[in-house]
Amino acid sequence: MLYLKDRGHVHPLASEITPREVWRQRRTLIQGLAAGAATAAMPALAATTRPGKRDALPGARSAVPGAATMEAPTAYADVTSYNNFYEFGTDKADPAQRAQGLQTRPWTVVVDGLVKKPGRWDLDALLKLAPMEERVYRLRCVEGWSMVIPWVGYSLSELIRRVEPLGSARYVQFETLGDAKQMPGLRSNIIPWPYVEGLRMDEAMHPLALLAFGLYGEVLPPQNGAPLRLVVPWKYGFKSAKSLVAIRFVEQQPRSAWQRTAPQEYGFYANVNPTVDHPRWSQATERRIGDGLFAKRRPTQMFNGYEPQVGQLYAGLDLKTNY
Ligand SMILES: Nc1nc2c(c(=O)[nH]1)N[C@H]1C(S)=C(S)[C@@H](COP(=O)(O)O)O[C@H]1N2
Ligand SMILES: [Mo]
Repeated sequence: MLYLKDRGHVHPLASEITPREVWRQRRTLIQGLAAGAATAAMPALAATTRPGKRDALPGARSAVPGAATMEAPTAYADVTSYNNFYEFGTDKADPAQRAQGLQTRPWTVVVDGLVKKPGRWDLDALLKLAPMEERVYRLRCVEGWSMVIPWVGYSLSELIRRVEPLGSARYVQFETLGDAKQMPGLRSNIIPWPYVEGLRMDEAMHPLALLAFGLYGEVLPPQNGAPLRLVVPWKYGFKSAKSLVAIRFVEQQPRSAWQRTAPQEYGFYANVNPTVDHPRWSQATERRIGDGLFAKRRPTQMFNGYEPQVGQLYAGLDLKTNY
């Protein structure tokens, strides 16, 4: 088999993409190999099929607990064609159709606020900041559908540690690109632009909170939030802000764009919770994209199934009022 060398990782050529059917077998094999001491020096390759549509961005198998569900990933075609990215329109097909021209280089992310080391981070510096890992996460949208997506990135905590937050920093605010020249959706004022989200500091430091640069072993397609986005798997999808341009450390709880739009429907916590209904619909079940329109809906799990990992972050918090 031929390999390309790229930033210290080794990955197969696009022409040698593994058929979907053998994905699980190969994954088992790689896990077996990784367990052997002889291969310990080489990071185990993530075992997801590479679609060969964009530049390769391989990630090693993650050791973070909960980062590798054995559920089969949602088809790449579905992950990249059924999207919420209101900056490009509110129809699920709009982002894939309208975001292809998004300029993702040069790209800088401002990191400031209550930190010892504020600064501007170039995308290339961020790409080199920590080893890339593959994290296969469930993503559950507040609208009642879900996907399983093999992301590539590293824990947000890697960046947070390097900028040394002050003791007064209690929350992290995320701001995303709001460029009317590139984003036709900004003509509508459905939400106040730019798209803003926030996390409590301990949520942001949790190893499952991911700074994602890719999916399916390749750089993020624009419609999925290129060149980098947040992915918080235990919260409704709207927390996972796309195309980040600023990360601010603040004392007060940030007000997210969705809270400003409809506070009674989209709370700050946004934890997936099947026992708390959305004011307009039940959150008890979800439709897994790819299951087919006539398939039975699946029961939604508390914290999207990540309760063993994140449940303790919310001990003692009333999850009905803090939705
Ligand atoms: N900047 C920005 N980020 C965003 C959104 C958006 O409209 N704008 N939509 C959110 C919602 S509601 C969901 S469900 C997820 C969808 O991510 P995906 O299209 O990659 O599956 O992105 C989230 N991040
Ligand atoms: Mo969503």
